[in-house]
Amino acid sequence: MYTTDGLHLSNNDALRLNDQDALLLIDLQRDFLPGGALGVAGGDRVLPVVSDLIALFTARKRPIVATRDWHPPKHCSFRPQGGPWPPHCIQNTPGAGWSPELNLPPSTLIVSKGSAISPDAYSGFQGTDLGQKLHSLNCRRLFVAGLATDYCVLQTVLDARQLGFDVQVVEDAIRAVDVNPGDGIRALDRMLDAGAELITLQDLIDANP
Ligand code: VGL
Ligand code: ZN
Repeated sequence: MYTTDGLHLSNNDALRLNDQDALLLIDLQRDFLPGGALGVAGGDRVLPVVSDLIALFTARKRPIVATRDWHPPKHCSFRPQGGPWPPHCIQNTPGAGWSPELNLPPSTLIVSKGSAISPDAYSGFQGTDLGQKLHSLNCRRLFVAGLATDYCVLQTVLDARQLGFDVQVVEDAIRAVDVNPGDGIRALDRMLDAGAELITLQDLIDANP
């Protein structure tokens, strides 16, 4: 955006990255991508967007934190154990690995969740040290991307808001499972109600020329 005297203004100064910002990537694992045990339709479409986010946060020397679903073989959320999901993201199996299209920098902080037989943990904060990690990074604002909108993204965002973080959800970098049609839209509404904001990758690029 340019003023009449030619001065360049960022579209949204509030989105200019500062030293209290971090990128939080949720569960970008093979099993949540098409062809995986719990593949999210279109889940692979977030990967190029996430790549650009990683590049931006790396260039600005901002921390990148990645959560992963990391279940034992007989996790309580699996159907054979009476849970709702097919077995997925079993610790140390290929399905629990990062998408090969994801180029996480070596400095990425990794947070594993759902690692005990029970309970299940959709939120990256539940039963993990994610909160402490973010506080020790002096982080106040999270930019959130990943899978799936209606489960782990939703619960992580709600917990982040509860813990007092500002939350910017990058809407073109998330996808829903949509077990029931509309789950993804309803999840977005719940995030907005909790005070999270929705942005696009382009908004962030425009604000950080
Ligand atoms: C997830 C279902 C089961 C997620 C994890 O990452 O959204 N969904 N486990
Ligand atoms: Zn899971």
